[in-house]
Amino acid sequence: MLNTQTIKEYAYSLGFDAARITSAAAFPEAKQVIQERIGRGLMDGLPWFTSERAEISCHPDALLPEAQSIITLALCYLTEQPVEADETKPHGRISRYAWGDDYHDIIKPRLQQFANWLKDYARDEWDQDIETRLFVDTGRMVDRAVAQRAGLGWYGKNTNILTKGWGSWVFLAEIVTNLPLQPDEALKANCGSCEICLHACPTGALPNPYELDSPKCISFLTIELRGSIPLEMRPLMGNLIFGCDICQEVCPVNKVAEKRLGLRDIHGKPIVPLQSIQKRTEQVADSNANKVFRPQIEFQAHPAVGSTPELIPLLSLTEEEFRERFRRSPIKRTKRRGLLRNVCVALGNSKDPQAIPALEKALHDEEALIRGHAAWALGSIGGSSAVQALQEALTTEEDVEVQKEIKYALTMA
Ligand code: B12
Ligand code: SF4
Ligand code: SF4
Repeated sequence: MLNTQTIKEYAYSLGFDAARITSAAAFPEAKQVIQERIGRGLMDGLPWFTSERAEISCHPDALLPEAQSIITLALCYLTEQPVEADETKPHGRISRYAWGDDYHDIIKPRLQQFANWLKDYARDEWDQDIETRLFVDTGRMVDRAVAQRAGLGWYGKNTNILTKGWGSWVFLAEIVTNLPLQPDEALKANCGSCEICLHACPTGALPNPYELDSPKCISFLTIELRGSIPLEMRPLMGNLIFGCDICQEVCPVNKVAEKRLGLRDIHGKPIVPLQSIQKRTEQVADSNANKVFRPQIEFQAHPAVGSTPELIPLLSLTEEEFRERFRRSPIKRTKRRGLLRNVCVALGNSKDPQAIPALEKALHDEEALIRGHAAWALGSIGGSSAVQALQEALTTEEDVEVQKEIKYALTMA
Protein backbone atom coordinates (compact mmCIF):
# COMPACT_ATOMS: atom_id res chain seq x y z
CA MET A 1 0.00 0.00 0.00
CA LEU A 2 1.29 3.46 -0.94
CA ASN A 3 2.30 5.56 2.05
CA THR A 4 -0.57 8.05 2.32
CA GLN A 5 1.74 10.66 3.84
CA THR A 6 3.57 10.76 0.49
CA ILE A 7 0.25 11.51 -1.24
CA LYS A 8 -0.59 14.27 1.25
CA GLU A 9 2.83 15.85 0.90
CA TYR A 10 2.39 15.89 -2.85
CA ALA A 11 -1.04 17.54 -2.42
CA TYR A 12 0.53 20.30 -0.30
CA SER A 13 3.27 20.80 -2.87
CA LEU A 14 0.55 21.49 -5.44
CA GLY A 15 -0.88 24.20 -3.17
CA PHE A 16 -3.76 22.27 -1.60
CA ASP A 17 -4.21 23.18 2.06
CA ALA A 18 -5.61 19.90 3.35
CA ALA A 19 -5.72 16.33 2.03
CA ARG A 20 -7.38 13.25 3.51
CA ILE A 21 -8.41 9.82 2.32
CA THR A 22 -11.58 7.78 2.58
CA SER A 23 -12.71 4.52 1.06
CA ALA A 24 -14.83 4.47 -2.10
CA ALA A 25 -17.69 2.73 -0.28
CA ALA A 26 -21.18 4.11 -0.93
CA PHE A 27 -22.66 7.06 1.01
CA PRO A 28 -26.08 5.67 2.02
CA GLU A 29 -26.84 8.40 4.60
CA ALA A 30 -26.08 11.21 2.19
CA LYS A 31 -28.25 9.51 -0.41
CA GLN A 32 -31.15 9.25 2.02
CA VAL A 33 -30.81 12.91 3.07
CA ILE A 34 -30.61 14.14 -0.52
CA GLN A 35 -33.62 12.07 -1.67
CA GLU A 36 -35.62 13.33 1.29
CA ARG A 37 -34.69 16.96 0.55
CA ILE A 38 -35.58 16.62 -3.11
CA GLY A 39 -38.93 15.17 -1.99
CA ARG A 40 -39.60 18.13 0.33
CA GLY A 41 -38.84 20.68 -2.39
CA LEU A 42 -35.66 21.94 -0.67
CA MET A 43 -33.67 21.47 -3.89
CA ASP A 44 -36.31 23.04 -6.14
CA GLY A 45 -35.01 25.32 -8.87
CA LEU A 46 -32.00 23.07 -9.60
CA PRO A 47 -33.51 20.88 -12.35
CA TRP A 48 -30.25 18.99 -12.86
CA PHE A 49 -30.20 17.93 -9.20
CA THR A 50 -32.29 14.78 -9.66
CA SER A 51 -32.76 11.57 -7.67
CA GLU A 52 -30.84 9.72 -10.40
CA ARG A 53 -27.93 12.10 -10.00
CA ALA A 54 -27.98 11.58 -6.20
CA GLU A 55 -28.00 7.81 -6.72
CA ILE A 56 -24.84 7.97 -8.85
CA SER A 57 -23.06 10.65 -6.82
CA CYS A 58 -23.39 8.56 -3.66
CA HIS A 59 -21.91 5.45 -5.34
CA PRO A 60 -18.30 6.15 -6.37
CA ASP A 61 -18.12 2.76 -8.12
CA ALA A 62 -20.83 3.98 -10.51
CA LEU A 63 -18.35 6.67 -11.54
CA LEU A 64 -15.24 4.50 -11.63
CA PRO A 65 -15.69 0.71 -11.75
CA GLU A 66 -13.68 -1.00 -9.00
CA ALA A 67 -13.08 2.30 -7.24
CA GLN A 68 -11.22 1.72 -3.96
CA SER A 69 -10.30 5.09 -2.49
CA ILE A 70 -11.08 8.78 -2.63
CA ILE A 71 -8.45 11.45 -2.01
CA THR A 72 -10.30 14.54 -0.82
CA LEU A 73 -8.67 17.93 -1.08
CA ALA A 74 -9.33 21.42 0.22
CA LEU A 75 -8.03 24.67 -1.20
CA CYS A 76 -8.41 27.75 1.00
CA TYR A 77 -9.58 30.90 -0.78
CA LEU A 78 -9.13 33.43 2.00
CA THR A 79 -7.43 36.59 0.75
CA GLU A 80 -7.38 40.21 1.84
CA GLN A 81 -10.56 42.16 1.15
CA PRO A 82 -9.91 45.48 -0.61
CA VAL A 83 -10.93 48.50 1.48
CA GLU A 84 -14.16 49.97 0.12
CA ALA A 85 -13.63 53.19 -1.86
CA ASP A 86 -16.16 56.07 -2.06
CA GLU A 87 -18.80 55.07 0.45
CA THR A 88 -21.15 57.79 -0.85
CA LYS A 89 -22.05 55.66 -3.87
CA PRO A 90 -24.20 52.51 -3.68
CA HIS A 91 -22.06 49.38 -3.68
CA GLY A 92 -22.89 45.72 -4.21
CA ARG A 93 -21.36 42.72 -2.48
CA ILE A 94 -19.81 39.72 -4.18
CA SER A 95 -19.25 36.51 -2.26
CA ARG A 96 -15.66 35.82 -1.43
CA TYR A 97 -15.23 32.82 -3.66
CA ALA A 98 -15.85 35.00 -6.73
CA TRP A 99 -13.45 37.90 -6.09
CA GLY A 100 -10.74 36.36 -8.21
CA ASP A 101 -10.43 33.75 -10.95
CA ASP A 102 -12.86 30.88 -11.38
CA TYR A 103 -11.83 28.12 -8.98
CA HIS A 104 -12.81 25.38 -11.41
CA ASP A 105 -10.13 26.65 -13.79
CA ILE A 106 -7.55 26.78 -11.00
CA ILE A 107 -8.23 23.41 -9.41
CA LYS A 108 -8.76 21.23 -12.50
CA PRO A 109 -5.17 21.46 -13.87
CA ARG A 110 -3.81 20.72 -10.37
CA LEU A 111 -6.03 17.66 -10.10
CA GLN A 112 -4.83 16.52 -13.51
CA GLN A 113 -1.21 16.97 -12.48
CA PHE A 114 -1.92 15.07 -9.26
CA ALA A 115 -3.53 12.18 -11.17
CA ASN A 116 -0.60 12.00 -13.60
CA TRP A 117 1.86 11.87 -10.70
CA LEU A 118 -0.18 9.11 -9.01
CA LYS A 119 -0.29 7.07 -12.21
CA ASP A 120 3.46 7.44 -12.80
CA TYR A 121 4.15 6.50 -9.18
CA ALA A 122 2.03 3.33 -9.42
CA ARG A 123 3.67 2.37 -12.70
CA ASP A 124 7.23 2.97 -11.45
CA GLU A 125 6.77 1.37 -8.01
CA TRP A 126 4.52 -1.61 -8.77
CA ASP A 127 4.37 -1.79 -12.51
CA GLN A 128 0.61 -1.23 -12.20
CA ASP A 129 -1.71 0.90 -14.33
CA ILE A 130 -4.27 2.68 -12.17
CA GLU A 131 -7.45 4.58 -13.03
CA THR A 132 -8.54 7.95 -11.65
CA ARG A 133 -11.55 10.25 -11.94
CA LEU A 134 -11.35 13.88 -10.97
CA PHE A 135 -14.09 16.00 -9.40
CA VAL A 136 -14.54 19.59 -8.42
CA ASP A 137 -18.04 20.92 -7.76
CA THR A 138 -19.72 20.26 -11.08
CA GLY A 139 -19.13 16.50 -11.19
CA ARG A 140 -21.59 13.93 -9.87
CA MET A 141 -19.97 13.61 -6.48
CA VAL A 142 -21.10 14.50 -2.95
CA ASP A 143 -18.11 16.72 -2.17
CA ARG A 144 -19.16 17.50 1.40
CA ALA A 145 -20.09 13.94 2.39
CA VAL A 146 -16.69 12.71 1.14
CA ALA A 147 -14.84 15.44 3.04
CA GLN A 148 -16.78 14.66 6.22
CA ARG A 149 -16.13 10.90 6.13
CA ALA A 150 -12.42 11.44 5.38
CA GLY A 151 -12.06 13.76 8.37
CA LEU A 152 -11.14 16.75 6.21
CA GLY A 153 -13.70 18.69 8.20
CA TRP A 154 -17.08 18.44 9.88
CA TYR A 155 -20.59 19.48 8.87
CA GLY A 156 -21.35 22.99 10.07
CA LYS A 157 -24.98 23.74 10.87
CA ASN A 158 -25.00 26.08 7.86
CA THR A 159 -24.30 22.83 5.89
CA ASN A 160 -20.79 23.90 4.88
CA ILE A 161 -17.77 21.76 5.75
CA LEU A 162 -15.68 23.40 8.45
CA THR A 163 -11.98 22.55 8.41
CA LYS A 164 -9.43 22.87 11.15
CA GLY A 165 -7.46 25.99 10.44
CA TRP A 166 -9.28 27.28 7.36
CA GLY A 167 -12.88 27.21 8.56
CA SER A 168 -15.35 26.78 5.72
CA TRP A 169 -13.38 29.09 3.40
CA VAL A 170 -12.26 26.15 1.28
CA PHE A 171 -13.15 24.63 -2.05
CA LEU A 172 -13.46 20.86 -2.11
CA ALA A 173 -12.21 18.48 -4.79
CA GLU A 174 -11.64 14.74 -5.10
CA ILE A 175 -9.65 12.09 -6.91
CA VAL A 176 -11.42 8.74 -7.07
CA THR A 177 -9.06 5.86 -7.79
CA ASN A 178 -8.94 2.07 -7.94
CA LEU A 179 -5.74 2.24 -5.89
CA PRO A 180 -6.29 0.84 -2.36
CA LEU A 181 -5.22 3.42 0.25
CA GLN A 182 -5.37 3.49 4.05
CA PRO A 183 -8.46 5.61 4.93
CA ASP A 184 -8.41 8.41 7.53
CA GLU A 185 -11.01 8.69 10.28
CA ALA A 186 -13.84 11.19 10.52
CA LEU A 187 -13.28 14.03 13.00
CA LYS A 188 -15.08 14.15 16.32
CA ALA A 189 -15.48 17.96 16.15
CA ASN A 190 -18.91 19.57 15.77
CA CYS A 191 -20.63 22.94 16.20
CA GLY A 192 -21.65 22.27 19.80
CA SER A 193 -24.52 24.46 20.94
CA CYS A 194 -23.70 27.33 18.55
CA GLU A 195 -26.52 28.34 16.20
CA ILE A 196 -25.28 31.79 15.13
CA CYS A 197 -25.54 31.08 11.41
CA LEU A 198 -29.16 29.88 11.61
CA HIS A 199 -30.24 33.21 13.10
CA ALA A 200 -28.05 35.32 10.80
CA CYS A 201 -29.52 34.07 7.52
CA PRO A 202 -31.62 36.98 6.19
CA THR A 203 -34.04 34.82 4.20
CA GLY A 204 -34.69 31.95 6.60
CA ALA A 205 -32.92 29.54 4.25
CA LEU A 206 -31.53 27.57 7.21
CA PRO A 207 -34.77 26.42 8.86
CA ASN A 208 -33.02 23.69 10.87
CA PRO A 209 -29.41 22.77 11.61
CA TYR A 210 -27.70 21.07 8.63
CA GLU A 211 -30.66 21.85 6.36
CA LEU A 212 -30.66 24.34 3.48
CA ASP A 213 -33.84 25.46 1.76
CA SER A 214 -32.18 26.19 -1.60
CA PRO A 215 -34.99 28.23 -3.23
CA LYS A 216 -34.67 30.72 -0.34
CA CYS A 217 -30.86 30.88 -0.37
CA ILE A 218 -29.44 34.13 -1.78
CA SER A 219 -26.66 32.12 -3.37
CA PHE A 220 -29.30 30.24 -5.37
CA LEU A 221 -31.33 33.39 -6.14
CA THR A 222 -28.35 35.39 -7.41
CA ILE A 223 -26.39 32.64 -9.21
CA GLU A 224 -28.53 29.66 -10.18
CA LEU A 225 -31.99 31.15 -10.71
CA ARG A 226 -32.42 32.03 -14.37
CA GLY A 227 -35.75 33.90 -14.23
CA SER A 228 -37.43 36.46 -12.06
CA ILE A 229 -36.54 36.74 -8.37
CA PRO A 230 -39.66 36.20 -6.22
CA LEU A 231 -41.03 39.56 -5.01
CA GLU A 232 -41.00 38.57 -1.35
CA MET A 233 -37.29 37.64 -1.48
CA ARG A 234 -36.03 40.87 -3.09
CA PRO A 235 -36.11 43.13 0.00
CA LEU A 236 -34.25 40.46 1.99
CA MET A 237 -31.29 40.34 -0.38
CA GLY A 238 -29.70 43.65 0.64
CA ASN A 239 -26.81 44.53 -1.66
CA LEU A 240 -25.74 40.95 -2.47
CA ILE A 241 -25.31 40.66 -6.22
CA PHE A 242 -23.47 37.33 -6.58
CA GLY A 243 -23.61 34.60 -3.95
CA CYS A 244 -23.89 35.06 -0.22
CA ASP A 245 -21.42 34.57 2.62
CA ILE A 246 -23.46 35.73 5.59
CA CYS A 247 -23.75 32.32 7.28
CA GLN A 248 -19.99 31.89 6.87
CA GLU A 249 -18.99 35.43 7.86
CA VAL A 250 -20.71 35.12 11.24
CA CYS A 251 -19.18 31.72 11.97
CA PRO A 252 -16.77 31.85 14.93
CA VAL A 253 -14.63 29.06 13.51
CA ASN A 254 -14.14 31.15 10.37
CA LYS A 255 -13.36 34.27 12.34
CA VAL A 256 -10.57 32.46 14.16
CA ALA A 257 -9.17 31.31 10.82
CA GLU A 258 -9.34 34.87 9.42
CA LYS A 259 -7.57 36.26 12.46
CA ARG A 260 -4.90 33.56 12.30
CA LEU A 261 -4.19 34.56 8.72
CA GLY A 262 -3.96 38.23 9.73
CA LEU A 263 -6.83 39.41 7.52
CA ARG A 264 -8.59 42.76 7.88
CA ASP A 265 -12.21 43.73 7.35
CA ILE A 266 -13.62 46.01 4.68
CA HIS A 267 -12.70 49.12 6.69
CA GLY A 268 -9.10 47.95 7.00
CA LYS A 269 -9.52 46.91 10.66
CA PRO A 270 -8.05 43.60 11.90
CA ILE A 271 -10.57 40.79 12.40
CA VAL A 272 -11.11 40.31 16.13
CA PRO A 273 -13.30 37.38 17.14
CA LEU A 274 -15.24 37.69 20.39
CA GLN A 275 -12.97 36.53 23.21
CA SER A 276 -15.46 33.99 24.54
CA ILE A 277 -15.97 32.47 21.11
CA GLN A 278 -12.30 32.52 20.27
CA LYS A 279 -11.53 30.57 23.41
CA ARG A 280 -13.98 27.84 22.45
CA THR A 281 -12.69 27.49 18.92
CA GLU A 282 -8.99 28.30 19.12
CA GLN A 283 -8.00 24.76 20.09
CA VAL A 284 -9.58 23.51 16.91
CA ALA A 285 -7.88 26.09 14.72
CA ASP A 286 -4.52 25.87 16.44
CA SER A 287 -4.09 22.21 15.63
CA ASN A 288 -3.31 23.29 12.09
CA ALA A 289 -1.62 26.55 12.96
CA ASN A 290 1.87 25.39 12.09
CA LYS A 291 0.94 24.90 8.45
CA VAL A 292 2.18 27.85 6.44
CA PHE A 293 -0.54 29.92 4.77
CA ARG A 294 0.14 30.62 1.13
CA PRO A 295 -2.66 32.82 -0.21
CA GLN A 296 -3.55 31.72 -3.71
CA ILE A 297 -2.70 34.63 -5.95
CA GLU A 298 -5.56 33.70 -8.31
CA PHE A 299 -8.18 34.21 -5.58
CA GLN A 300 -7.11 37.77 -4.78
CA ALA A 301 -9.77 40.34 -5.62
CA HIS A 302 -9.45 41.08 -9.31
CA PRO A 303 -9.40 44.87 -9.94
CA ALA A 304 -12.05 44.50 -12.67
CA VAL A 305 -14.36 42.60 -10.32
CA GLY A 306 -13.54 43.60 -6.74
CA SER A 307 -15.50 42.56 -3.68
CA THR A 308 -17.85 45.52 -3.41
CA PRO A 309 -18.23 47.04 -6.90
CA GLU A 310 -20.08 50.28 -7.49
CA LEU A 311 -23.56 49.35 -8.65
CA ILE A 312 -24.62 52.19 -10.97
CA PRO A 313 -21.83 51.70 -13.57
CA LEU A 314 -22.63 47.96 -13.72
CA LEU A 315 -26.08 48.79 -15.09
CA SER A 316 -24.61 50.22 -18.27
CA LEU A 317 -22.48 47.16 -19.14
CA THR A 318 -22.98 45.99 -22.71
CA GLU A 319 -22.90 42.29 -23.58
CA GLU A 320 -19.28 42.58 -24.82
CA GLU A 321 -18.17 44.59 -21.80
CA PHE A 322 -19.75 42.00 -19.50
CA ARG A 323 -17.99 39.16 -21.28
CA GLU A 324 -14.63 40.92 -21.20
CA ARG A 325 -14.87 42.05 -17.58
CA PHE A 326 -15.93 38.67 -16.17
CA ARG A 327 -14.03 36.47 -18.62
CA ARG A 328 -12.03 34.68 -15.91
CA SER A 329 -14.52 35.14 -13.10
CA PRO A 330 -17.22 32.75 -11.79
CA ILE A 331 -19.62 35.66 -12.32
CA LYS A 332 -19.83 34.87 -16.02
CA ARG A 333 -22.22 32.08 -14.98
CA THR A 334 -25.10 34.52 -14.40
CA LYS A 335 -24.68 36.08 -17.84
CA ARG A 336 -25.28 39.81 -18.24
CA ARG A 337 -29.02 39.51 -17.76
CA GLY A 338 -28.68 37.68 -14.43
CA LEU A 339 -26.08 40.05 -13.00
CA LEU A 340 -27.97 43.18 -14.02
CA ARG A 341 -31.18 41.71 -12.58
CA ASN A 342 -29.33 41.33 -9.26
CA VAL A 343 -27.87 44.83 -9.52
CA CYS A 344 -31.39 46.26 -9.94
CA VAL A 345 -32.55 44.50 -6.77
CA ALA A 346 -29.53 45.79 -4.84
CA LEU A 347 -30.16 49.35 -6.08
CA GLY A 348 -33.83 49.06 -5.09
CA ASN A 349 -32.74 48.00 -1.63
CA SER A 350 -30.26 50.89 -1.42
CA LYS A 351 -33.21 53.34 -1.73
CA ASP A 352 -30.64 55.73 -3.16
CA PRO A 353 -32.12 58.32 -5.59
CA GLN A 354 -28.68 58.61 -7.28
CA ALA A 355 -29.63 55.34 -9.01
CA ILE A 356 -32.82 56.67 -10.67
CA PRO A 357 -31.34 57.84 -14.02
CA ALA A 358 -29.51 54.54 -14.58
CA LEU A 359 -32.61 52.56 -13.62
CA GLU A 360 -34.75 54.66 -16.00
CA LYS A 361 -32.39 53.64 -18.77
CA ALA A 362 -32.54 50.00 -17.68
CA LEU A 363 -36.35 50.21 -17.98
CA HIS A 364 -35.69 50.16 -21.73
CA ASP A 365 -33.05 47.40 -21.77
CA GLU A 366 -33.48 44.79 -24.47
CA GLU A 367 -33.84 42.06 -21.81
CA ALA A 368 -37.32 41.84 -20.29
CA LEU A 369 -35.83 40.35 -17.11
CA ILE A 370 -33.76 43.50 -16.56
CA ARG A 371 -36.65 45.86 -17.40
CA GLY A 372 -38.90 44.11 -14.88
CA HIS A 373 -36.36 44.29 -12.05
CA ALA A 374 -35.46 47.90 -12.90
CA ALA A 375 -39.18 48.71 -12.49
CA TRP A 376 -39.19 47.06 -9.07
CA ALA A 377 -36.11 49.04 -8.04
CA LEU A 378 -37.68 52.33 -9.11
CA GLY A 379 -40.83 51.44 -7.16
CA SER A 380 -38.70 50.65 -4.13
CA ILE A 381 -36.79 53.96 -4.31
CA GLY A 382 -39.98 55.91 -5.05
CA GLY A 383 -40.37 59.66 -5.63
CA SER A 384 -41.95 61.66 -8.44
CA SER A 385 -39.30 61.08 -11.12
CA ALA A 386 -39.38 57.31 -10.53
CA VAL A 387 -43.20 57.33 -10.81
CA GLN A 388 -43.06 59.37 -14.01
CA ALA A 389 -40.53 56.99 -15.60
CA LEU A 390 -42.67 53.98 -14.66
CA GLN A 391 -45.85 55.56 -16.07
CA GLU A 392 -44.11 56.40 -19.34
CA ALA A 393 -42.66 52.90 -19.66
CA LEU A 394 -46.10 51.38 -19.14
CA THR A 395 -47.40 53.12 -22.26
CA THR A 396 -44.82 51.42 -24.49
CA GLU A 397 -44.02 48.14 -22.71
CA GLU A 398 -45.25 45.09 -24.65
CA ASP A 399 -44.10 42.23 -22.43
CA VAL A 400 -46.93 41.09 -20.15
CA GLU A 401 -44.63 40.12 -17.26
CA VAL A 402 -42.84 43.46 -17.35
CA GLN A 403 -46.19 45.28 -17.46
CA LYS A 404 -47.13 43.42 -14.27
CA GLU A 405 -43.83 44.45 -12.66
CA ILE A 406 -44.40 48.10 -13.59
CA LYS A 407 -47.94 48.11 -12.23
CA TYR A 408 -46.74 46.53 -9.01
CA ALA A 409 -43.87 49.03 -8.78
CA LEU A 410 -46.35 51.91 -9.13
CA THR A 411 -48.20 50.61 -6.07
CA MET A 412 -44.93 50.71 -4.11
CA ALA A 413 -43.59 54.07 -5.29
C1 B12 B 1 -26.07 22.36 -5.36
C2 B12 B 1 -25.03 23.16 -4.65
C3 B12 B 1 -25.39 24.42 -4.15
C4 B12 B 1 -26.84 24.92 -4.19
C5 B12 B 1 -27.67 24.17 -3.17
C6 B12 B 1 -26.99 23.90 -1.87
C7 B12 B 1 -27.47 22.66 -1.13
N1 B12 B 1 -28.69 22.58 -0.71
O1 B12 B 1 -26.68 21.77 -0.95
C8 B12 B 1 -26.66 26.44 -3.89
C9 B12 B 1 -26.62 27.19 -5.19
C10 B12 B 1 -27.71 27.10 -3.01
C11 B12 B 1 -25.27 26.45 -3.24
C12 B12 B 1 -24.83 27.48 -2.43
C13 B12 B 1 -23.54 27.55 -1.90
N2 B12 B 1 -22.51 26.76 -2.20
CO1 B12 B 1 -22.71 25.11 -3.20
N3 B12 B 1 -22.76 23.44 -4.02
C14 B12 B 1 -23.70 22.67 -4.52
C15 B12 B 1 -23.18 21.30 -4.98
C16 B12 B 1 -23.04 21.32 -6.51
C17 B12 B 1 -24.02 20.10 -4.53
C18 B12 B 1 -24.38 20.11 -3.03
C19 B12 B 1 -25.30 18.98 -2.63
O2 B12 B 1 -25.08 17.82 -2.96
N4 B12 B 1 -26.35 19.31 -1.90
C20 B12 B 1 -27.34 18.36 -1.40
C21 B12 B 1 -27.36 18.44 0.12
C22 B12 B 1 -28.52 17.67 0.75
O3 B12 B 1 -26.18 17.85 0.53
P1 B12 B 1 -25.21 18.51 1.61
O4 B12 B 1 -25.34 19.96 1.61
O5 B12 B 1 -23.87 17.91 1.47
O6 B12 B 1 -25.95 18.00 2.94
C23 B12 B 1 -25.34 17.19 3.87
C24 B12 B 1 -25.57 17.68 5.30
O7 B12 B 1 -26.76 18.41 5.32
C25 B12 B 1 -25.56 16.39 6.07
N5 B12 B 1 -26.59 16.27 7.06
C26 B12 B 1 -27.89 16.16 6.88
N6 B12 B 1 -28.53 16.02 8.02
C27 B12 B 1 -27.58 16.03 8.98
C28 B12 B 1 -27.68 15.92 10.36
C29 B12 B 1 -26.53 15.94 11.13
C30 B12 B 1 -26.65 15.81 12.60
C31 B12 B 1 -25.25 16.11 10.51
C32 B12 B 1 -24.02 16.17 11.33
C33 B12 B 1 -25.17 16.24 9.10
C34 B12 B 1 -26.34 16.19 8.38
O8 B12 B 1 -25.73 15.29 5.15
C35 B12 B 1 -26.00 15.82 3.87
C36 B12 B 1 -25.50 14.88 2.78
O9 B12 B 1 -24.09 14.84 2.70
C37 B12 B 1 -21.77 21.26 -4.27
C38 B12 B 1 -20.66 20.56 -5.07
C39 B12 B 1 -20.79 19.06 -5.04
N7 B12 B 1 -20.64 18.44 -6.17
O10 B12 B 1 -21.02 18.48 -3.99
C40 B12 B 1 -21.43 22.76 -4.05
C41 B12 B 1 -20.74 23.18 -2.71
C42 B12 B 1 -21.46 22.45 -1.60
N8 B12 B 1 -21.00 24.59 -2.62
C43 B12 B 1 -20.04 25.25 -2.08
C44 B12 B 1 -20.10 26.63 -1.78
C45 B12 B 1 -18.78 27.33 -1.47
C46 B12 B 1 -21.33 27.30 -1.76
C47 B12 B 1 -21.60 28.72 -1.23
C48 B12 B 1 -20.81 29.09 0.03
C49 B12 B 1 -21.34 29.74 -2.37
C50 B12 B 1 -21.63 31.19 -2.01
N9 B12 B 1 -20.73 31.87 -1.32
O11 B12 B 1 -22.65 31.71 -2.38
C51 B12 B 1 -23.13 28.62 -0.93
C52 B12 B 1 -23.38 28.14 0.51
C53 B12 B 1 -24.81 28.01 0.88
C54 B12 B 1 -24.97 27.14 2.12
N10 B12 B 1 -25.23 27.71 3.26
O12 B12 B 1 -24.78 25.92 2.00
C55 B12 B 1 -18.86 24.37 -1.74
C56 B12 B 1 -18.86 24.13 -0.21
C57 B12 B 1 -17.47 24.09 0.41
C58 B12 B 1 -17.58 23.80 1.89
N11 B12 B 1 -16.62 24.31 2.64
O13 B12 B 1 -18.47 23.12 2.35
C59 B12 B 1 -19.17 23.05 -2.61
C60 B12 B 1 -18.72 21.75 -1.98
C61 B12 B 1 -18.44 23.29 -3.96
C62 B12 B 1 -16.96 22.96 -3.88
N12 B12 B 1 -16.52 21.92 -4.57
O14 B12 B 1 -16.17 23.58 -3.21
N13 B12 B 1 -24.57 25.35 -3.55
S1 SF4 C 1 -25.71 31.65 1.91
FE1 SF4 C 1 -26.88 33.43 2.69
S2 SF4 C 1 -29.01 33.04 2.16
FE2 SF4 C 1 -27.88 31.09 1.89
S3 SF4 C 1 -28.14 30.03 3.84
FE3 SF4 C 1 -26.24 31.22 4.04
S4 SF4 C 1 -26.90 33.21 4.93
FE4 SF4 C 1 -28.74 32.18 4.17
S1 SF4 D 1 -21.95 29.65 13.03
FE1 SF4 D 1 -21.86 28.15 14.70
S2 SF4 D 1 -23.44 26.63 14.17
FE2 SF4 D 1 -23.00 27.80 12.31
S3 SF4 D 1 -21.47 26.60 11.24
FE3 SF4 D 1 -20.35 28.11 12.47
S4 SF4 D 1 -19.91 27.05 14.43
FE4 SF4 D 1 -21.49 25.86 13.36
